[in-house]
Amino acid sequence: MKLYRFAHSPYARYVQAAIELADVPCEVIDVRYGDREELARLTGGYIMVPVLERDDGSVLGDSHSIMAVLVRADARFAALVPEADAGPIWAYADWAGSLLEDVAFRLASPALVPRFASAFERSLFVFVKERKFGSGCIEQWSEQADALFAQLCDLLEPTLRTLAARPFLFGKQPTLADCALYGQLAMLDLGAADRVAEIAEPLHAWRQRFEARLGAPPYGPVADVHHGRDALDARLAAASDKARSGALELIVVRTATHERATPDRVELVVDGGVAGDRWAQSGANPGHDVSLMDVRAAGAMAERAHWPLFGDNLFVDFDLSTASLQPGDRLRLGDAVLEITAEPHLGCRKLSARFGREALRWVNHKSVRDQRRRGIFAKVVQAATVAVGDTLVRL
Ligand SMILES: N[C@@H](CCC(=O)N[C@@H](CS)C(=O)NCC(=O)O)C(=O)O
Repeated sequence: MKLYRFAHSPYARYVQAAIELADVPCEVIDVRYGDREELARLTGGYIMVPVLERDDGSVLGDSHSIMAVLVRADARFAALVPEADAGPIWAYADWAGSLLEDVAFRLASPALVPRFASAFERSLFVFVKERKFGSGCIEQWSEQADALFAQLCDLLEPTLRTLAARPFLFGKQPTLADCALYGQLAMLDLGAADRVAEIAEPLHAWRQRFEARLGAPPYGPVADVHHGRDALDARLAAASDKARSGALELIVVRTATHERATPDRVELVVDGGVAGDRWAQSGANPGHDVSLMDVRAAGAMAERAHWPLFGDNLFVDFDLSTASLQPGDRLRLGDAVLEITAEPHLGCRKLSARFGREALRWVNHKSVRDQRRRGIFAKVVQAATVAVGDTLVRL
């Protein structure tokens, strides 16, 4: 089978979770939001996701219809909808995809916009939403975020009580209902991870149980200590006494998924970022050539041995806050020159998984966003090899 999806689509993640749970081989194809040519050809004109191409060549769209066909046709999927609970399971799955989604997507949408790789994709996403919900709707949802989150918590409250009482929504085994809930969380992870971190505990314990059934943990190794807010504040304060050295203290290259190298020197390439870094060189995120993180913020969250888990490239003893650096500012590092870009950098679900929910809140909270604790992106405007110990100097 082949599943066509957008990473942010809760409906696609729902179907994908069901396929993973049923342990059915499937190729997951990430459709570029701004290029649906293949999808349109495959479906004869349906350009939403999810779309499932089955091994017999049949093509299905719409998450409910896809799951209905799979459950009817294949015992591995039928096992996700035990007969005795079939009515309430389908009802819950449909509720998650309608009433719950209606609040969740509004909460997530404002932060989804900047995640798209191209200006066209960002505009298309806004256009699609504004055509349906009126001009300025994304700004309105951003302003209404607190109220939307309160609504989300109200909607989830009975679910949380169920999950405090038993492992999964319908008992000891996950069902299609759990998959549907998981799909919504996957969207919220991308658009409102800090809000997700604030939802009451039963949801997080359930998610761990659920993800354990899906297979390998999705975010790789995690830091062995997850600090609480007070400890994070204290660790940052303790590091703030010394004068800034400007030094590049650690270089991290993401060589493959969950794999990191920490060389003493690395080449910075114009339009390519850090040589050998799989993410920067994918070209998927213009303006993301190189990511920098302040060693003080990193050190507050984790011991140096765990810094590579942040996934950032250059760990520097430099004030990265908005008071210190603006988009367009240039910095010399050794013989290389970097230019700060406007791309925002906030913590996401991965940061929460690796360093703890408190760390995610500590990084993303509105009151401290101007400190850029999560770091900053830059592009390379003058290529050179840089080395640990080089000093970052404002131009
Ligand atoms: N009822 C459909 C809804 C699918 C849907 O709304 N998909 C969204 C992504 S979450 C989409 O493809 N939107 C097209 C667009 O944004 O241009 C289902 O359950 O699969």
